[in-house]
Amino acid sequence: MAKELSDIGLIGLAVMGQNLALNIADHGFQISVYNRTTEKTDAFVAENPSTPGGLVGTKTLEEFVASLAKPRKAVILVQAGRATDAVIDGLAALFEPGDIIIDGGNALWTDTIRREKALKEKNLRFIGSGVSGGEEGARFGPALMPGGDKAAFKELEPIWNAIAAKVDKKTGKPLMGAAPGKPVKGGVPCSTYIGENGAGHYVKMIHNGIEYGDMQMICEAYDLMKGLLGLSASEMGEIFGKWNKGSLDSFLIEITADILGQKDPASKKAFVDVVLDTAGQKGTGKWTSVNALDMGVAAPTIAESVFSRCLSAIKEERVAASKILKGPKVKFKGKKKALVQAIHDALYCSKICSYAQGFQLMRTAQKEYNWKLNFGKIAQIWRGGCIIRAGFLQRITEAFGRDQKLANLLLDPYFNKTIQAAQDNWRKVVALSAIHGIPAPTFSSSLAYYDGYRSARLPANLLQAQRDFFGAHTYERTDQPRGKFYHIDWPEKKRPQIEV
Ligand code: NBP
Repeated sequence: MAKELSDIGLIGLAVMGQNLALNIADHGFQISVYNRTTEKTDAFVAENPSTPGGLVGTKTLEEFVASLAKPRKAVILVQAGRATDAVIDGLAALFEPGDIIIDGGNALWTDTIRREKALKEKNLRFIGSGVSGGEEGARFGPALMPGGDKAAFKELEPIWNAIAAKVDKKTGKPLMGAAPGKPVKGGVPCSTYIGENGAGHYVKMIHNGIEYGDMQMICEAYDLMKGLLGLSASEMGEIFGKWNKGSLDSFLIEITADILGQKDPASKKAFVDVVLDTAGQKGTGKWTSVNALDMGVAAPTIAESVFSRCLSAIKEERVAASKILKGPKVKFKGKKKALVQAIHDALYCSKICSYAQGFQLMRTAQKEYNWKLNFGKIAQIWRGGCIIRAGFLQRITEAFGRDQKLANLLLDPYFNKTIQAAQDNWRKVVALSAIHGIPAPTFSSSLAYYDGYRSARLPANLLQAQRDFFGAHTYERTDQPRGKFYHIDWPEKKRPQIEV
């Protein structure tokens, strides 16, 4: 029997909202739903007449607010940006002090900080929660990254823990077997309080940046196998299937194996061969890269994955350029098995660098925003539900378990040892990509990052001398303590001459 008032409400019944609402109802919570276009609400409630918790459709925001138990909790899952602001404004006008607004969309973390501050002034509580895993995750268990008012999150936590993906306590492997109305029992929920104000959305953004990197690296592995060995889609599908049973085991490798094995229903060709080579983006990878530049943190692998999508998007220009700009005409003559292993190793090493960069960003951001991020926990909640879920994340949790203050993942003994063992293959693959003219921007920039990070000495001495020459930007000396700055008088004749 329906309760008089719902445990929670949800606004925005597009893909994410509908699936998250059903997930919440599956766990026995009564949920009120509202959508700007009422027909969507009506259809959604009519299509789902019997959920364990119960769905309550509402036609106006006033009706929605009146249907919620106090303190009211409302999850917003509408388009990020202006739509989110509009819904928050509408709710804020009707909510009472102590009520809780939860934004589950992909908000820019600085927007979340702004919204939290504004709502606090109205005595309303705000949680910005990353929700990862797309449609399937929202329905059967996403990874959740809540940030904001900690006391408010305590009140939301039972629902967030119930609906989150679950992983096995010992192995960290995702627990499967979820079906509508029959959620996973037991396991560790992939949800943890991340930190104050915008911390949850910041960490979700980094997750997405890492996701961009993972996807591009897989594409480079595919392109190198195709370009150097001439393998067919189904042959590569089998290789990715095997990789998924080893150290690269992950959701993205698994779906790549499936995609490469898929036939196009219309042409009966390999599906991947009929898909146009232009990729779109919604902005979170770009946000991550812009933030890396803003904070002065090197995150080249993530940035290259965004630039790769940009280059892919100018298809017509590339087709025209391909008729003018010639590359090398060399045939690969090595052994297939050894090269496939080398590409595997290049992918794994590049992946370590990409994650190292993502965690470096979070480390710097936490100083800037005064957050106390638990990196081991963050890696832990990414083990299930989300797009980057992978066995590899267990290694990261273990690394931060060994040393919470780890300066860079590359310094962890496991990752260091792994790269030592695999770097010859990594270098070989990057060299082959250059010799054969096959672009591998994330593989090569990751290697440059690794070599740069492990260099006690970089050529920035010359760079700083150049800056001192033309701009009197001063320099520090190798034979003097850090923090003391010098300038020399450069020869007058080499300075830019201004004609009057
Ligand atoms: P969309 O991002 O496509 O947003 C559609 C929803 O926003 C509809 O319910 C629409 O109502 C509502 N909406 C809009 Br548009 N403008 C509105 C306004 N001014 N006032 C009220 N409602 C408005 O939906 P989605 O793909 O389900 O994603 C929802 C959120 O989750 C987004 O922030 C997205 O970035 C994030 N996210 C998405 C995914 C994914 O895989 N799709 C994954 C993770 C996170 P209408 O029906 O009346 O037009």
